[in-house]
Amino acid sequence: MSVLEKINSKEFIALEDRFGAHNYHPLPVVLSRGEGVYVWDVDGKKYYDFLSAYSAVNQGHCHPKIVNALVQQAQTLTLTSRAFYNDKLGKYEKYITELFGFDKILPMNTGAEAVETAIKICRKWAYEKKGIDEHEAIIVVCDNNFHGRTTTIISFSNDENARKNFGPYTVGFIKIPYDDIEAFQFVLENNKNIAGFLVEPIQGEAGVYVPAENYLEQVKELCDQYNVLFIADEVQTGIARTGSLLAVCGNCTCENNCERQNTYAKPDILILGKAVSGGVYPVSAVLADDNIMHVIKPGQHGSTFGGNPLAAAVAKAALEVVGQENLIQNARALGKLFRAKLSEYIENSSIVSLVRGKGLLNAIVINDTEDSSTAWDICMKLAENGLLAKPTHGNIIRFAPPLVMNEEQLLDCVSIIIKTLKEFEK
Ligand code: IF1
Repeated sequence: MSVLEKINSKEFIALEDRFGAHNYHPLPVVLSRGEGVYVWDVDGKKYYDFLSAYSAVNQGHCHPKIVNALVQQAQTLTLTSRAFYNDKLGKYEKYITELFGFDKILPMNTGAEAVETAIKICRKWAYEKKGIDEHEAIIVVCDNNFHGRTTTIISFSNDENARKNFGPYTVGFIKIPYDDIEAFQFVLENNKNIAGFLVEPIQGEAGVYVPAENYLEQVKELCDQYNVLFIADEVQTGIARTGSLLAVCGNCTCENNCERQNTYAKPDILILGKAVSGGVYPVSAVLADDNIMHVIKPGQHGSTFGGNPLAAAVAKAALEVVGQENLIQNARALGKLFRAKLSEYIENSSIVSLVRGKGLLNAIVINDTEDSSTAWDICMKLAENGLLAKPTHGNIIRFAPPLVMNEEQLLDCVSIIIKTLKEFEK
């Protein structure tokens, strides 16, 4: 029997510790199987997945339609490079641009690559269309943003752990407080070189901060008024996660009478990742209309795997599942139920101060200091009780199950969460 078979969790963890970079601090759970809303560890213990790989597995683990698309295409043609055309990319591009209401897509692989792509497009548009002097373009970002981990992206992060000792940093960014429209207007009024505003419609990693109801519409209005590109990073909030196709109330083709009555703050550049592929394969996308996307000419941007036929086949199948299985409506209904049940408990809780979120992207704030281990300890106990979640920053626990969850499973998860929290009540 090979040394890698029949070893237990501790030995798997030891292997990663010995041979893998220490760039993560995972919960001590070693997963070996996933199906729908469930995952199993190497000892056969079953869990509800309440993180969904940070909203990449919205369609549920190993969704049969998506896996089938992967297998069929993997046995046919996986990668051609963009030196040639392939028979899957064009159909996928047509499907996704019509689904989200944009003229064009620039296909990439990871969320960070898509964010970098959006930054390049925005800068090039600023010089060639808006007439900003070259090298002078400024992109506005928000405090406590999370857009990925490349050198440029961490250059505008204020998370010291993510940026310290990775300098020198990329210039050309101004940070303003999140959900502060006056701060955004002030920057626009006092700087003629603003090219774009890169923002998460809900700040996920910062702790699931949902902005004021009309924030994004006001952002859109100011961007139009000052000829600045509204760049929405929906890598985590997109693909039905927040109870609409996009957190900016995208051009829903599902007549789902969105909670915000379709007040659609259409971004100039839309960034997607994660659940574009249902977590089956790295796929990301940057969408924009022709007047913006046309600034990119042959040879000016791309990647080896960007737009490969395997990614195209998987992403088209993953996006089709969203409509076929009513994930938007399900995320909205179950999200409301989740927050209602947690709010009820919180009324008499000493350990949880609030629950917040939209759709099935939610978080609870633990009534303890940011540097306490309470949130971590709660997640460890949740794992023991059969539910996987992980703290974001310090004392905040994010809850984001797959959107295919049903009401019975959600209520089961609510009882596990409340039962676990009660063990920490003072
Ligand atoms: C990790 C966090 C979440 C993202 C938004 C771009 C990206 C992400 C809004 C980059 C990625 C991932 C990264 C992953 C964990 C997860 C995460 F904790 F890091 F911050 F979700 F909140 N924009 N988020 O959330 O996409 O390059 O990763 O495909 O780095 O551990 P990516």
